[in-house]
Amino acid sequence: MMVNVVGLGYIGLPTALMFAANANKVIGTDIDSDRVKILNSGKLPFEEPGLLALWENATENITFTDQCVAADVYIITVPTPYDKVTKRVDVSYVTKAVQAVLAVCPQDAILIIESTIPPGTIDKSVRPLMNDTAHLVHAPERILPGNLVNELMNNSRTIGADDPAIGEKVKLLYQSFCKAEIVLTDIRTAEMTKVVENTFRDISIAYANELVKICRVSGLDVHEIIKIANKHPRVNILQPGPGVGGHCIPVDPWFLVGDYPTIANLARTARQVNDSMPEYVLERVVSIMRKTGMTDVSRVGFYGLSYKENVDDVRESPTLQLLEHMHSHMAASPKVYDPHIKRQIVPNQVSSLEAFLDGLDMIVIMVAHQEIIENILRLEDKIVLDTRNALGLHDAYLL
Ligand code: SAJ
Repeated sequence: MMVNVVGLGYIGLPTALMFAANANKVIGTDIDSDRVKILNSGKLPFEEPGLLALWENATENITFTDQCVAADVYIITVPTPYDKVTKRVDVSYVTKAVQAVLAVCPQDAILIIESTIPPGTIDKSVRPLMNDTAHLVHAPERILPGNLVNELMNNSRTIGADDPAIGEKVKLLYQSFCKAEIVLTDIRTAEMTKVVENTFRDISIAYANELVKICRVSGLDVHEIIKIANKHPRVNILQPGPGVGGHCIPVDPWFLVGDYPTIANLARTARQVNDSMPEYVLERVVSIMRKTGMTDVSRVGFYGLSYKENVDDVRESPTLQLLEHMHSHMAASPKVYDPHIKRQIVPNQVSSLEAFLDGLDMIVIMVAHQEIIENILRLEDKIVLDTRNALGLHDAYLL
């Protein structure tokens, strides 16, 4: 069985390596020839724990190219970028990849779309492109950045297919590495399920974020309350934080809101609550500055630019949202640092912890990367706002 994985990003590359490490012949395709060059020189284009080790077991079975090639199975893992203003997703990478596959695929090839797409996209934008050569399947990914390799092997999967016999074939293929249950369904159900899962998480986080605000007003410790409430056998509140980032959770709920504007009220409100958090962090900064007698905002620095701990992905990151707000409302560009973001993406971004801590009185922990947890003693003489409640410092301010 020859598998052609199209789109070698956060999902496609681990998926391609996982298939190859489990005795499948794989060709990884990316239209970005620079990325293909990086891969062909044996380097990873992004950080992810366990990925290099996985690659070591895959080298014999995988090659990389910038073209789609003849194969039995195609897995499309291209991005579906999102426009913040229109709240719409650009599915053109998916449709272009489908066209590129259809131009080279043999009769009865299986074309699996893993990219996250708004429900209804397959009927609206993909089916019209199909001819009688390939069988269409939608198998949305579920893996968590930072734990991609483990979750590929251990997460249950959903496979939506028009033809159950094709669904069974695809299930067998994924079973070459996936140890968890694989559920077969139809394509529209698979599309909706993916969005429902991410919206559920967004709503749960929004509840924690709403509670943090309620507890601030009422003078109660939200973390203690969540800890106690979660002892109830049917309660599982997530953790409050500076906002919700990443490519999926802050995006997918808008598909429901966009398609069902008068019904999807919970999804819309959760988005608004989570989107309000970067500004809420700033309100906390201002109030802590007042309390501690600080007057110079340039002595406040923000630690962490990625959307969550120990990853190098900055898409929809709460820190970027906060910096945008500070820039447009206060004309301020505070000092920022993230050990995982090597390229300069915002003004006043420094490249070492030393340079970051130097000259600052207040440190706002936006992301609790392992680096800062290991260097906690270096925060001793600073005022710390730990927006994640992750450092366990007894005198840190919390949200
Ligand atoms: N966050 C909180 N509080 C929490 C948990 C998360 O504020 O208690 C924040 C994170 O810091 C981050 C954001 O939410 O900014 C999202 O992070 P995440 O770790 O919850 O999820 P992602 O975006 O990395 O991955 C999600 C996962 N979806 C679900 O858990 C339902 C993953 O399984 C999906 O594969 C992925 O979206 C995707 O690509 O759809």
